[in-house]
Amino acid sequence: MNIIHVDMDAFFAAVEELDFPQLKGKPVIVGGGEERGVVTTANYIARKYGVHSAMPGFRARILCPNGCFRPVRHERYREVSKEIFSILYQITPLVEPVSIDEAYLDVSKSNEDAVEIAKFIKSSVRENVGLTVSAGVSYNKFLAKLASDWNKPDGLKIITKDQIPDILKPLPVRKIHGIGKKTAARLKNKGIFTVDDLLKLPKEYLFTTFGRLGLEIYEKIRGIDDRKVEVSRERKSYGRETTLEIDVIAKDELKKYIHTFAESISQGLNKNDIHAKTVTVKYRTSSFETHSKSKTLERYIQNCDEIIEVADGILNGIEINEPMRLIGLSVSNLKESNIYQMSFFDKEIKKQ
Ligand code: TTP
Ligand code: MG
Repeated sequence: MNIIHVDMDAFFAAVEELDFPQLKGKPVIVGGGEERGVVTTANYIARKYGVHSAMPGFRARILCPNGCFRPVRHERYREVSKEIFSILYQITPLVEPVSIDEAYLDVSKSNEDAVEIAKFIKSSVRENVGLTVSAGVSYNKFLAKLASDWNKPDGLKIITKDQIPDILKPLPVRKIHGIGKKTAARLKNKGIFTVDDLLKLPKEYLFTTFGRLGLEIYEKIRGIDDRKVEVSRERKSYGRETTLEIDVIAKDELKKYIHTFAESISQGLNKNDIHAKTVTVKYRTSSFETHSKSKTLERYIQNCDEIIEVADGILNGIEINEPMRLIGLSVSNLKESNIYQMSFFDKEIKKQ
């Protein structure tokens, strides 16, 4: 039980509800409001009307005439996504971002139980970001992803080894990642509807009919998936930012946020044995102007106090005439320490 898959619930629609609380309890559809637009997603209320992602807007408007159609605000969704990922990176550097609202975590090196970590992620995202996320916990990526989809929204599902293959048997073949519409249609023509039906097919048959995909299916439905969690190569920066609950003008108040961020950034650098040379403070004013100010040092730093010192210096140099609605801190110009392997190994020994 070392892999967690997290996937935000009705992500774009949930962000709309977060920013515009008057939408709560109503069917919310993001995109598709214009003449030729397409639905990006719909909240769970709108889904009851049959509205779903990639549906032409005109169709959604017929199915759900009372729907609240919202324009797509990609920049805002990216911003919220960053906040969510910053929570994930606090847990482990072994995070594989799959999309704007989805990631795998490898928590095998953690002292904490994977299910407890998943619970922590859920409550942390709820408290800090205000959104619900579904999480799946299992011993490989395929099963963790299947689990996160198990009881959406706000789901938490654990799939253990001894549940395999029984728990998979009743599932329709489409639930198996990799089986799309076309493959499902071909299987249906052969009278194969569920995983149970699939389990009866010999490996050779699946291979000759579907090629490599057939082999993958054969393994996955038996709970075999050796794919590693691939940490996105070369992280260019470490940062944290937050949209403030109420706009803030006092520098001392803003510094408190900066100091908290510095602490978690420093921890992240420490964990990965990375040093940074550039510190950036980002802020957005109440009139929605976004600015960032950086300072590049002669030397590399990692320590929390050093980051704070530079960040405070930057903040002191900023003239603040109006309240801030967002504050952020990041470090970049990174350098990986050569002793990474050794110190990582050291940490492992200390744990035992
Ligand atoms: P998903 O995670 O597939 O969907 P979702 O988060 O809206 O709903 P849930 O996970 O609860 O089933 O996609 C994440 C976001 O990506 C989604 O909110 C909108 C966007 N998206 C598109 O723009 N077009 C698409 O066709 C899909 C599937 C998603
Ligand atoms: Mg999602």
